[in-house]
Order: sequence, then structure tokens, then C-alpha cells
Amino acid sequence: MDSLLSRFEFVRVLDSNPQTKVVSLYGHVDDQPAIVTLEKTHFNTEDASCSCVSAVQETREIAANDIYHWAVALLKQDILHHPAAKVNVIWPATPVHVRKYEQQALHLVRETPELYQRVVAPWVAEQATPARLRWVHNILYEGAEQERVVYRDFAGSAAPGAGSDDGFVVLPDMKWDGVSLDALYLVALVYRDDVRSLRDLRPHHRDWLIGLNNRIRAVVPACYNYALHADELRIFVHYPPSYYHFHIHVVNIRHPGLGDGIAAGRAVLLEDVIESLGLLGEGGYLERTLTYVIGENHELWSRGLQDAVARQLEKDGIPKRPPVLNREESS
Ligand code: M7G
Repeated sequence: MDSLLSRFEFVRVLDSNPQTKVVSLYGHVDDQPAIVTLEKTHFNTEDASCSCVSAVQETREIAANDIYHWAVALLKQDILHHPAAKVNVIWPATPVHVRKYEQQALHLVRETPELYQRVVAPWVAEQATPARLRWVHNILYEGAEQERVVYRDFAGSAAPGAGSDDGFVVLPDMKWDGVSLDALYLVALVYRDDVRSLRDLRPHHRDWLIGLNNRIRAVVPACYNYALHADELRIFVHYPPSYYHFHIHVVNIRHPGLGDGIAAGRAVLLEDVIESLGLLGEGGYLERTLTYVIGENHELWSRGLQDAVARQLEKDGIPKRPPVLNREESS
């Protein structure tokens, strides 16, 4: 990481979010595209040896009024328990990564079963390549991030392979600094590779998902010394996901989420998925219309979703946006 950062040549800011305190930068490392994301870390309130206030080293008062006092402060930090920030580097970054991290206009899309088959499914088939899913394969089969794995279940077999369809691995998500339990963010990757996303789920997957949900809610609290309980985990999937190998997000319920990660229009609770599968016909999620938020940079937007949204709005009788008037015309 140190070497990557020292070779990073900054080009431009992709996104900067004052609420999540995340900045994403685009640049080059050895002439190849790189994305560096910096996220200010949350306070570590679990560390009893050091209250957050005693970490304040220096202050400069901004103002005081009656009983109210406010100032900027410098905090004592150490890399183990009180790091200042989490740094993520993607290198070499693909154009898909750059488009994902770049600030962009967002739209609400209604993905009907027809739209899925015509526009989305062919694109998904292109996405689920070994290269794009290498990090998943590395975790499942090559021992990557092994020391960080919280739980691994081969579902009765000695090792992944035949008969391990129910197996899965739980480990800290790349989004988590691994320090503050308030921000706990894990990801569960399943061994089976016949389910790419929510769209591939059918009623016969229901029991498998119930089992997964129960295992996750049993093992995660135990792995963290019951500092949080089964009903304090927000367990969900993303639609559309960024990676088309079925996986589940497991997040501390107190975590407001990074960006739009747990917002309506992106996250679907696993419990709701299980419930829906009990009501849907044989085609399962293939029969449903899924409504979600998509950025204009997403390839699907230009590959058909933009036109589909325009047609849907027209069909729904929603008036077109009036032309923008300049100041003189409007007054
Ligand atoms: P997603 O819903 O497909 O994408 O979830 P998104 O939430 O990034 O849009 C994939 C999840 O896997 C995300 O929460 C990522 O942060 C996480 N993730 C991605 N990669 C490349 C890695 C990795 O190499 N290791 C770990 N531990 N998590 C990752």
C-alpha cells in the first residue's frame, strides 16, 4: 500500500461526500489508471482504555454562546486502535471502476421482466467473467484474505467442490476498517456459482436462503463476542450488484451505510427476498419488476435503460420536463 500511494499521480477528484467523509481520487500508478478512496474513520467507542475525549490533543475554539461551546480539535491517533482514515486502492482500475466511483446523475429505473431479458441479461452474461470475479474466486478457493475470514462453512464436505452448494464464507467487507463495531460490515460469499443475482432466485432457493440467514445470524454475533445480537444485523442483497456472484451484505444496524449502499432502490432485505419467494410463481424473481437507482455512468444506462425510462414515463402519462428558462424569460 505504501508503495502504491507514493507512486500515485493525482489527476482529478471523482467524488467527494461530506456526509460519509469519503473522497475518491483518480490518477495513475506507473502509467496505469488507479482509484484511491480515503474515508475518515469512525470513533472507536469499544476501546475502554481510551475515551474519545481523552484522545483530544489540541483544540482551537470556534465560538461560545451561553452554554454552547464549539471548536476544532486534533486527535491522538495510532494505526492499531485509532487510525485516522481507511484507504482503498484499485489498481489497475478498469473503466467500469472509474465510472462506478465517479459522481453522476442518478435515475430511478423500473426493470420489467421484459427489460431484464432484452437489455440487462446479455450485459450480465458479459460481466460474470473470471477476470471480474477473480477476487471472489481467490477468497473461496485460493486462500485470499484467509486470516480475516470470520466463518467458513463447506456444508458437510471436507473442502469446497461437489456437495458444497450450501457452503459459504463470511469475512470483513472491503468497505469496513475492521476497527469500529458500530460500522461492522461483512460480506457472505456463497460457494455455489449458479446464482448471479437476485434475478436468478427461484422458489426452490427459499430453504437455502433461510438456512443462510439463520447461520449468519447465529455465527456473526458469536464471532464478535455477542457485542451485537442477531436482531442488530441488517442482512441484505444489492440489486443491481456490482459483482455477479451471489453474495450477502451483513451490516451493523446502527451503520447509516456508505453512500446509497443501504438505501431503498439498492438494498433488498434478505428476509423480504425469502418472503417474496414464497409468493412468487415458478419463475421467482424472473417474474418481478424491480425498481432501482442507477447512475448515468452505468453502461446499462446507455445500453437501453435510458430509452426504456423515457418510454415508461411517456406510457405512464408523466408530463415531459419543461425546457429550462433563463432568468429573464422566467421573470
Ligand atoms: P456489490 O453489491 O456487488 O457491490 O457488493 P457494491 O456494494 O460494491 O456496489 C460487493 C461487496 O463486496 C461490496 O460491499 C464490496 O465492498 C465487497 N468487496 C469487493 N471486493 C473487490 C472485495 C474484496 O476484494 N474483498 C472483500 N473482503 N470485499 C470486497
